[in-house]
Amino acid sequence: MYKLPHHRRRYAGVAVAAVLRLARVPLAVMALGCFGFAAASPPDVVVTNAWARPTVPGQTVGAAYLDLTSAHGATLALVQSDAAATVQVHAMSIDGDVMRMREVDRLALPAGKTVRLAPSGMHLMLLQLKKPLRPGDSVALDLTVVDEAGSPHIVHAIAPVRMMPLQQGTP
Ligand SMILES: [Cu+2]
Repeated sequence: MYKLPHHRRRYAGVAVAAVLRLARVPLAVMALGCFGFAAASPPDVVVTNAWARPTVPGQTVGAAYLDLTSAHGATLALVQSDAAATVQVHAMSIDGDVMRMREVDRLALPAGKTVRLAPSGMHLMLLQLKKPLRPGDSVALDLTVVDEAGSPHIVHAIAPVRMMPLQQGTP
């Protein structure tokens, strides 16, 4: 009788399949780390006032804005979106009479302070837009926030595409 080895093989097959599945979706595992295990204290980042400017056909660069409030000290390390090939955090500065933008590699989120990305200040630059942003559309943003222990957390935000709000500051 050789039934036992057959059963063993089946169990081994299940285990290997599970490992392969884990290896193939590291981002999903990272996301699970945020909500499932709570090994490091999550940064508790709240996103408010998110919106994106409409673009005209042919325009490949867009801008999105939002306010970020982190309960604990954290750093915004990366922003990604399905709507654009690259998303950069930009800061504005005045160089003589010229307004310039520069990329901010890592944006500090001090504990309990609201960091505002708003017109004529910091913003998210959406580079190589995949299609025009029309009013009524929305842009999904995945923010990678690194906590003080160095653990990354993904914070999801939705930025509705609309004209500049008349009033900023009220959620
Ligand atoms: Cu910019």
